[in-house]
Amino acid sequence: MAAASLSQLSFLSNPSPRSLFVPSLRPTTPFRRIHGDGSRFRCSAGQTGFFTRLGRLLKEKAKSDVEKVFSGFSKTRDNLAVIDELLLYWNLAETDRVLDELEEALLVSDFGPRITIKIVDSLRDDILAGKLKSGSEIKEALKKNVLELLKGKGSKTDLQLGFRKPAVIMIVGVNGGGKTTSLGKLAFRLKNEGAKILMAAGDTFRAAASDQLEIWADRTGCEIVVAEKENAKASSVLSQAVKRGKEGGFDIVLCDTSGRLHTNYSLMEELIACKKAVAKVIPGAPNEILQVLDGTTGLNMLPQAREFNDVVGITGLILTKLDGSARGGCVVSVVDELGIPVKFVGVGEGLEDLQPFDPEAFVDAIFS
Ligand SMILES: Nc1nc2c(ncn2[C@@H]2O[C@H](COP(=O)(O)OP(=O)(O)OP(=O)(O)O)[C@@H](O)[C@H]2O)c(=O)[nH]1
Ligand SMILES: [Mg+2]
Repeated sequence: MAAASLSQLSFLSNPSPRSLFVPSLRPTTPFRRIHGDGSRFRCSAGQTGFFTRLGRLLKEKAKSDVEKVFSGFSKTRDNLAVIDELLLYWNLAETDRVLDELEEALLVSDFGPRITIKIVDSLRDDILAGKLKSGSEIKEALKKNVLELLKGKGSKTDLQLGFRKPAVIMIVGVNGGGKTTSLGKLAFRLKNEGAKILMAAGDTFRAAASDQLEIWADRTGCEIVVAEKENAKASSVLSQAVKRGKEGGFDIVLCDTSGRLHTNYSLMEELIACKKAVAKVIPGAPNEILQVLDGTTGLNMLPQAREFNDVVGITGLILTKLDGSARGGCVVSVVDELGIPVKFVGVGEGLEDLQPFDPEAFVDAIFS
């Protein structure tokens, strides 16, 4: 093992000496550092391919969490259950009526008109060509169509964290979509896989926003950097946090940001400033800019996602609140329309309710 990594190991085995953060740094910096319980993480420093391994572990976890995915999508599944009834009594003479109703069921679940027509037309062609001869074959073809779409257009579902530490993940989106909650849940997951996480309270608009993130830091045992004074610039909080992440041997810095309407020009500009500030500290960062989209808004999320993508370049999506929504089809529409992969889905408010997105598990969950 290289000398550098050995020294990191010894640092990590004596985690978080308080003197590293306070009070000596206080006078020179406007930021306050709050300690979570830094004593529980496993050491990961100096391992080649750590981020690749992390991505893979999360993926494997997605497969083993199928139960959770299934319960999260129960309302979508109820909505789509009508397809089973339709196909149970399907016969060739009734193909048009059955496909019309199937089309309706997909639209109600927010598959979106474009993708719905594509799927139904493809099924019709295969039925007329004699390739699909029973209800169950049609159902399998339907699942296959959806899966191919998800895999073709949104295949990079695992986190791409590069190779330089710390990796930086920015969470962005409109107000109330679930950014802070998703960040907390993501921290929990990554920390459980052995990563050393630093949170950055980049939502400087509301005092309550950093309090909310501090609660997540406590809950997950992560450290956090918050602005010490009011009206601090989000970009400087993020910049300080990433510097701290670098100095402190953190694996990943998770940056929260304020909710903003995609139509608000100056707030979108601020997001660009945040991105630049982070890149100034670590070239190539942020590694991921994840946009949180509220699943209950259905297809209204599409213009939001387009605008954020145009302004800062979205690398992945987190679709939240799919537990409360019967509109799980929006996952498919978003991938089809934007070609941006869904990386996580939020299926509840608890710590474990952020699931890495696995296309197979998703398709099984909604069409079971
Ligand atoms: N049911 C459910 N609720 C969620 C999910 N994700 C977030 N929420 C809830 O949605 C509400 C808003 O979540 P926040 O994390 O504060 O959203 P935000 O995007 O950070 O909001 P702003 O910072 O105000 O823009 C909270 O009540 C969360 O508990 C989810 O996957 N399922
Ligand atoms: Mg928030």
